[in-house]
Amino acid sequence: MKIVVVGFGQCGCNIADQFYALNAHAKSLFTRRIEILTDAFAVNTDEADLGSFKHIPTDRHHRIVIGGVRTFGHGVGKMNVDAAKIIRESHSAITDNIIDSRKFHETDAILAIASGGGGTGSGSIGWVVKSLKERVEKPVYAAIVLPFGYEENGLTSYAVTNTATCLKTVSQYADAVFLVDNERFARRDNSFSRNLYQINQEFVNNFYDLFCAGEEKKLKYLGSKVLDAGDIKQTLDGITSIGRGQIQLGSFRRLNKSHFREEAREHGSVAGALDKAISNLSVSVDLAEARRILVLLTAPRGTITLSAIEEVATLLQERAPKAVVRMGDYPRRGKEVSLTLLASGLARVGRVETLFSHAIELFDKQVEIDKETQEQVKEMHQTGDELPTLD
Ligand SMILES: Nc1nc2c(ncn2[C@@H]2O[C@H](COP(=O)(O)OP(=O)(O)OP(=O)(O)O)[C@@H](O)[C@H]2O)c(=O)[nH]1
Ligand SMILES: [Mg+2]
Repeated sequence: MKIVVVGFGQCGCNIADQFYALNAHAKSLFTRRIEILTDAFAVNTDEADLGSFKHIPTDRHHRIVIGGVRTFGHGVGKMNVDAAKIIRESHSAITDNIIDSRKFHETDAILAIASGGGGTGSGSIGWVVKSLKERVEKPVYAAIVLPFGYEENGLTSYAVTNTATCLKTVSQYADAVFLVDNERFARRDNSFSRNLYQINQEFVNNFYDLFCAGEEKKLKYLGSKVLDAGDIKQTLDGITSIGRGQIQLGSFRRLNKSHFREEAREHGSVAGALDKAISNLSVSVDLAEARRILVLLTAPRGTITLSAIEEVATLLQERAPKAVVRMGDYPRRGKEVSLTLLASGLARVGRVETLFSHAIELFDKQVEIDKETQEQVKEMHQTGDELPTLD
């Protein structure tokens, strides 16, 4: 599957940039020689931020500044309502750039990415998804990054209210919305920037086998059940979580294949990879709430036994009885079993419900705070009623 990505705001652009790097890796003569990205765009109100990532081409068609007249290139400072006003005037320039991109005809889908918690990304992504849906026949997916726990504290948390309004808007238009929960992957001992980098990289790496599998041209790497863009499109619907689990295989492999197979079975590597994929899901979900599931097993040819596939299928049927499960294999890795899991069509996601009700509380509280503030300011000025002014 080939996609075009477009990142909004700092977080969205960083992740889009990682996709660009992943494609360069996939395309390399030393790896798979497979193209999974047709183009990548970065959109921000903050001109300086558009210079802060590495891979997306630096020309103005790929790194797009919006709202320059209103913000003078300095961003919207967390006000997603302002970003929404800006994008209302400029979304067609962005969609034009995407549609006119050189290999757009080869693209299977569009992925728009932003954080929920910031201003620019969360305010602008919905409008562009809407406008793309109106103009393009291809599926349009979104990825929204949920905030760290500490950002949600306090009586006024833009992280919460922005994320909730962004998610509500984007869900109305996108064919599917991937959620990535920063809090779930927070590593408290690591620096902040390291945390962000690792979360982005882990999220993007989830798509490596998934997108390569259907683009594979070499016969020896074709699976017995190839999962292609059609299977992915059939699976993606509504709120979606993605995860990958990897189990390293022993080093005996090259010497004796049957020995290696034994070892793989001994270690329950496929079931182990499924366990890891579930615990690595980009947002925590109850699989029983999924209506569509896709599993891709990537491992050296001959490693995956029928009984291992049956085990995964049985486990998933038990945990997600209401889901249509699609499974495929891709005999392409060197020394590991990697299992990619897509849980989509989620009927309920606790994290989203909590965010929505928290946002409603905060909006109500804000009305109270504004009213109280107005009264206090009035009282303060009244204490100086008898003073003369200098007009
Ligand atoms: N995973 C991840 N989260 C990020 C990254 N950068 C920022 N965030 C999170 O995104 C939110 C802030 O959003 P940004 O993307 O910085 O904001 P923006 O869209 O540029 O909007 P403004 O700067 O407010 O105009 C917070 O919840 C951060 O924790 C990133 O590279 N990766
Ligand atoms: Mg910003």
